[in-house]
Amino acid sequence: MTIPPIQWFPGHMAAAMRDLARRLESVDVVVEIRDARLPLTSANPALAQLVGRRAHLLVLAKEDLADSGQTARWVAYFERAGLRALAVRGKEQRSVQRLLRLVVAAAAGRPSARAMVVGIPNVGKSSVINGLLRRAAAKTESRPGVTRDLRWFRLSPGLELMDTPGVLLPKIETAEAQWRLALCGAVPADRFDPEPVIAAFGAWLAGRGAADVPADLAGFAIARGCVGRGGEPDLQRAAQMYLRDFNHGKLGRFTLDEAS
Ligand SMILES: Nc1nc2c(ncn2[C@@H]2O[C@H](COP(=O)(O)OP(=O)(O)OP(=O)(O)O)[C@@H](O)[C@H]2O)c(=O)[nH]1
Ligand SMILES: [Mg+2]
Repeated sequence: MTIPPIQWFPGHMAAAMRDLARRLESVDVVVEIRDARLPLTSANPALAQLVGRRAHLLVLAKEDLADSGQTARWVAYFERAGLRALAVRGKEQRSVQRLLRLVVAAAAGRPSARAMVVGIPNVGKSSVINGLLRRAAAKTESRPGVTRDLRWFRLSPGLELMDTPGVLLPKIETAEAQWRLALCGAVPADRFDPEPVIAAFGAWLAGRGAADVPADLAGFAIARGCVGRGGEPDLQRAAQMYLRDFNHGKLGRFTLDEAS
């Protein structure tokens, strides 16, 4: 099945990119958040470019939704490439405290350090900041495009963190990147047709012989009671339910970009 092109680059993202570049002067550390399910596809080269000569930390967030063996391989891969990388779960104190130690170490020597948290939409930037602050200071929601402004949060007298809006590239190049980003929640539900996206995931699963994961949407609809008056499967409603289940880890843990 061919997937109709999926793109999302509203005006607020272009504005955010300009704001980010403008605010860089006062930043010591760039914390780049990616989705542990998409360690390559969830990178935004335009954001990585902001790093320049600053300290750079690469965080694979939502690690509870990714395959843990794959996550370990990816962290090792990035470390070999010379990056400081770690996997976190935004709501788990142990993992965000590890991140905090790395941010402090990256800012070593500076009496007051400022770290900017960047990444694609819905990847868990604000959740990581809340985890570090131990309170719900930054607004989080299960849809992309929640954070709209750049905002500083004071973690301690010597450390401030900036939450930033999620930013995608103006053009998501390949169909593969498009369905993967849509499936993992980086694109709003009303910006794509979920059925071909789920079909593409089904084909990916089939290629791995993952027979225990529901991939046929009609079967999933019937199993979940998503049927019309005549008993026919309601595919549109089932597709939204499928995406929700996928992003809550109810279908299993998947790393779509695979480390060799
Ligand atoms: N399972 C899981 N869900 C997470 C994790 N971190 C964040 N989430 C969920 O992902 C959704 C998005 O989280 P946010 O922190 O708002 O993401 P964001 O990157 O700030 O999003 P934007 O501001 O829209 O760019 C929310 O529903 C969070 O509860 C995580 O580590 N694991
Ligand atoms: Mg946010």
